[in-house]
Amino acid sequence: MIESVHAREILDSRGRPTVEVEVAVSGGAHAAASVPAGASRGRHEAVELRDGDAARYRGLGVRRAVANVNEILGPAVVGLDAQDQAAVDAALIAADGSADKSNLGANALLGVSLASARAAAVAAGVPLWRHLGSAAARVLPVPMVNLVSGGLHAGRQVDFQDFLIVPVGASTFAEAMAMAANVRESAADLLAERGLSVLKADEGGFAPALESNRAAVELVVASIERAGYEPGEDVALAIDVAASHFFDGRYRLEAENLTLDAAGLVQLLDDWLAGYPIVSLEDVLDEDDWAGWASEGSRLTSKVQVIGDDLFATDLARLERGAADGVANSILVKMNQVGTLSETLAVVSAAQRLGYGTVVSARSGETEDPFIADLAVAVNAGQIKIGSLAQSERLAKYNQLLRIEEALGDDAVYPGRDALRR
Ligand code: 2PG
Ligand code: MG
Repeated sequence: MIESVHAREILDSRGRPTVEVEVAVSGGAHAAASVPAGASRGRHEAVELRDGDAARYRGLGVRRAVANVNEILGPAVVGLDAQDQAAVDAALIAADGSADKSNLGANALLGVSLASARAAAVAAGVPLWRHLGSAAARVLPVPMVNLVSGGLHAGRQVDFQDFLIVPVGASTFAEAMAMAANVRESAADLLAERGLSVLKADEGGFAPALESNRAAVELVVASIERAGYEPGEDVALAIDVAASHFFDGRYRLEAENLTLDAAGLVQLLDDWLAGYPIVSLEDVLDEDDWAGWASEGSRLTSKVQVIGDDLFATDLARLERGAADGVANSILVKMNQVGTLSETLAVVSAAQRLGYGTVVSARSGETEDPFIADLAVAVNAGQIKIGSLAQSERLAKYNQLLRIEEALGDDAVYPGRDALRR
């Protein structure tokens, strides 16, 4: 039974405020969890409550969300059984009462939801991934590791947001980490040789001043080769286009000096599929360009994994609409886009039922909380996107996955390229 709930304001990896919640249950078990924050947020995400007091953290303080936990959400769940996540989350949703969690804040709700789950795991004496998952939980996610960043995470050096590597040829998660690290070191060598910056963007990826989006793709391929791997066989490419963030009726690629319609942008990506070993594309069109997604996007879904992030916003109704229209074939899963653990789990189940791939994802603003590592294994998501192999807010999750793989021992499964939808 939940005995107490306490929230406080802490700082995320961008040095901006976020919510941390502690939950104590009867018997003495207690646990904390904290909430991430996106920069390239989708329009359809649950609402993150910020104070708006310009004199403090430029308006980004979360004291109101913290107060909502301490004064409203906490009292609403005290007395409930933390083992009954559905009941806890239902109480949180009822206390908020809005469709988009704008009354009390999705950041407030999610903090309580996650801390409660973790406290329940502690009380049960099982690791979080076991607590959240069934006995079938054993799939280590294939990581999409950020190598080069653009868009809103890197001062728009290039337009597309994430250029990622996917160690499809590894046989274990630990091997995937070693391979990704090799490629990352090789990228740093190449950049240094070319006199380009190795300074890091929000997620620890490099943000060099490249002349075009295509140059970023070629840098990734060259880095894979330099590390001694075969592009596509050992390590493949993925791109988060994050197209909503350069769309204003048309798609504007500053780096290429191109203005494209949906057909033009899809054609450009389709050409890349022929020239580069790309296995996954995310948010290739604007989040509300349903017509473009249905007519143009379908050219890509037959060839490659196509992920909806801003498009679906971890929202069941948007996912179901997409599935009905044949839009994309995978979903990015971000708990704070929806605001509770139970709703996240429902979206993952629906995606798996609909035949959509599931990629659990961090946000560009993160804390040291490794919750998503446990979540990915618990639901056998198959894939995870955390950022680069840099910065402790990213490494906390990668390291947790290394621990889970060790704990699973011979039962652990690393699916490699089988995890990717196409
Ligand atoms: C994304 C994420 C992570 P943000 O777009 O996929 O890379 O970015 O958290 O800023 O929305
Ligand atoms: Mg994205």
